[in-house]
Amino acid sequence: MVQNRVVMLVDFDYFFAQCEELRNPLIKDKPVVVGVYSGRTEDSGAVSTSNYVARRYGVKSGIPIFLAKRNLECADAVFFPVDHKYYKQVSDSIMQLLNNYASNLEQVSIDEAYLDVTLQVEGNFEKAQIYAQKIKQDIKAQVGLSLSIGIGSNKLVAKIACDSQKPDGLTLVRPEEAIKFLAPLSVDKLLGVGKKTFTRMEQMDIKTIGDLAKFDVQQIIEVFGKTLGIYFHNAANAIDNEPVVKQCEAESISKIGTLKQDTHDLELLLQKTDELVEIVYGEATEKGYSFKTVSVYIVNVDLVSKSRSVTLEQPAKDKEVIKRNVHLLLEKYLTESPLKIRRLGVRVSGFSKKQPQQKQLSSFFV
Ligand code: DGT
Ligand code: CA
Repeated sequence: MVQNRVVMLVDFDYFFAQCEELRNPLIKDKPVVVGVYSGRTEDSGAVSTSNYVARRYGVKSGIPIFLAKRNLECADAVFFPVDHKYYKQVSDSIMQLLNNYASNLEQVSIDEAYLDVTLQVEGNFEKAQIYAQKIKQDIKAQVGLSLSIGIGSNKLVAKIACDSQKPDGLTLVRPEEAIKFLAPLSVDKLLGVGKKTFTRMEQMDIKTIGDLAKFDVQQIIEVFGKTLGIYFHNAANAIDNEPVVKQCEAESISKIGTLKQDTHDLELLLQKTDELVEIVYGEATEKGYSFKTVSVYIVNVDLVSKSRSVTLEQPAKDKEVIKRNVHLLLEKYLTESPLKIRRLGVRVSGFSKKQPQQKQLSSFFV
């Protein structure tokens, strides 16, 4: 008999704001907001995240800081600027701890990781529930942070399970319940169903994952193409064979900055990226890294962020290689988007030191 996989998605609650609470325990019961300040005026910028007390006032990721301040005017709220270095330190230590609980740990963002715990719980979902409780308790006791866990027989189910109950959640979806669990949820809960696909599916009268699961797969393929069509059909039926990929040292070096003025002008943008390249290049050289991937990260005036990457044929370590590729990526991006740009980032990743060794990208932490 093939043993069930047991996969967990661990996601820390209101991460940046919880990190702030960790070092300022007295603020815990107040609304806590962490923001990216653009520096133009005292309150310009956007909320990066907020604790659940602040969320009750409608303050959440992405809203302008001035609006957050207005909503929280009489609420004795506390505001912090993002402190990536500190959040990254917390993230590194919690990921290291979590690693002890799984055969494979795949970090997917600063505060989220998939854990394959099949062996640890002997493929048994009852044991998995107890094991997840233990992980939550241990992390709370050792680091003081709360987190949510979703458990399923694959990554897709674990992720959606985790999102269904936050903060401090623990949601177990047994393999035999997975299709039923997904069925009533909106189809845009599935990875890959963005606004455009959602509208197209709505036109086909597909609103829930259950609608999609029952829909004729040939028709889905006709509309969305073979790869995506099969993916949608499988995902809706709770099928996902993606393994939890163990990572070596996840690493990238990135630097992000805000422009003095929103602009669509390539020369002005390059002035900014040149500054960022100096810093990124300096750090990579200091560590003796060659890199295989160069990326730019772009936040438009509408606060929508995009990134563009290029993978080089050979690992490189020259500053000019970063500059040239950043230039090409930006030039191309400007032809695709008419919007002015507010923030820009540069990243190098895919490092090798002495021996070429592919490393995984860590995500941009904006
Ligand atoms: P959660 O998981 O719903 O309890 O809340 P968070 O805050 O942990 O949200 P999550 O897991 O989506 O993101 C992890 C961290 O990433 C979050 O603490 C701050 C950062 N982040 C998330 N969304 C945004 C955003 O829209 N803008 C910026 N600047 N940062 C964000
Ligand atoms: Ca989180």
